[in-house]
Amino acid sequence: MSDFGRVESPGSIDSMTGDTTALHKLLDLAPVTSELDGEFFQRNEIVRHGPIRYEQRKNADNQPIVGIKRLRAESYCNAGREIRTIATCDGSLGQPTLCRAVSITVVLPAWHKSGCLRGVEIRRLIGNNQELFRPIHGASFVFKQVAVVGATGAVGRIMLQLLAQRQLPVQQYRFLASARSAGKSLEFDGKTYQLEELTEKAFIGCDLVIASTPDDVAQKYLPAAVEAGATVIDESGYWRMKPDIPLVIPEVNPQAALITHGIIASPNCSTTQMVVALKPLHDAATLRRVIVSSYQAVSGAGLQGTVDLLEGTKAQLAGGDYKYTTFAHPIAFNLIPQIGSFKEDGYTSEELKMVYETRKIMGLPNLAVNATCVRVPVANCHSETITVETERPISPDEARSLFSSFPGIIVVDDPARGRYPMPADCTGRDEVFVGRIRRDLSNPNGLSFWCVSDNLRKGAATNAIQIAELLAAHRFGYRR
Ligand code: 2RA
Repeated sequence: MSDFGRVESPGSIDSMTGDTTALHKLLDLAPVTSELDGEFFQRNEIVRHGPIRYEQRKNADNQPIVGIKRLRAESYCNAGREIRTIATCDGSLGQPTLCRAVSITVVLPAWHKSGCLRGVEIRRLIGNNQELFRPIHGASFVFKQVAVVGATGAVGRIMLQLLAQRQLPVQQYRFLASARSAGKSLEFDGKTYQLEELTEKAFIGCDLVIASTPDDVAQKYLPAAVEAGATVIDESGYWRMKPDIPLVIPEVNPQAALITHGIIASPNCSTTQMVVALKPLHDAATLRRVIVSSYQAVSGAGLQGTVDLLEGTKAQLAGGDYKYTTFAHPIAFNLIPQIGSFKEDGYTSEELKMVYETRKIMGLPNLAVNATCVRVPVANCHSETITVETERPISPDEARSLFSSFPGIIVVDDPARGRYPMPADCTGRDEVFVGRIRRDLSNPNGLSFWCVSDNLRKGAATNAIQIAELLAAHRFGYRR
């Protein structure tokens, strides 16, 4: 946790040295290096702490020395779906802090300021020593300096809209771009900024970097951002499948984002919308197999993809020629059953992303996934037909109810009245839309449905901003 967060996050409570007898007593009950976890407080919400990680050693005088490594208390609201971090503590960026008297920073969000939960859990945790807690009321910023890399691309532009709309509490923004664009001006949230050149040194002073760049740029520059002390949210494909890099969809595996201060990858757009839809089905009935076909909009290929569709369509209607720059074949009045390059077994890189990223995010390394990805002449929003097989049958009614109660999913499913999700209706929306929910007639444990989402939003920019909000909530108790 940065000093900035410790001192200035809203409604924070900073506990410093005090009598730690009670804490020692509590820790004495557990093995020497351990994690405690579990529910220990219940009101309208279920609140649990955990993990608290600590090390206990003896000093030369045989006195116990306790180092808190990490403490997090969370409340699980809304049937366990909404996780709010209500208290965090971090000893020197996760290193055990060994000291005679324990120093803990606890951050409580503003909404708990006057609430009866305040301090209660922690008092119980460390044993009724209120002296350990002294409230500090501070400024309302959670991130000191946020750099956005690739702000002028198709995803970057949406990212700027979302950052302005959602007002993540950031003290200062910077916008980094290639040498070619550096110096140009950029409008953001009513102010004019100058694009700065993306270099390895440019990240100095940043605590958060949100990047949407080609893979080679992400590979080259993002390690320097981590080196400079920033947490990085990366939209590129380069880091996603690296074993130590979390691949995160906040509705699905938020906990993965909280274990690093380095790079957090955001998944490929076609994977993200599918996995959001798969998660409630898996939680209810355990997935065995997923078969997906995608109908992917040209905006997924970047700004030039959209130009190609519009100009190619105009040219074809006028009986002329158009030289496509993004697609290997005409996309106007056509479908292209290839997204990315061909890899093993006749699958494309996009199809394999859907397989491997899904397994990684869901923590199901053996999940059977088969994907066919097709580029369609649609401006924006990817659509997918998804058929799942689960351990037990899920009826369409149960699926509707599971989808409806999952955060970020909207069910539009009234075929009799011609109501189902369509790209034209979902563009500009942050949710994943599902409809055409029906039994798989070929398999008693099968279910088929249709899924549409804005690939530039939930498929990219929205997911990245949600990860930033998740970090803000976790580290500083920030809540939108
Ligand atoms: C596409 N999924 O639609 C890709 C973009 N990441 O081309």
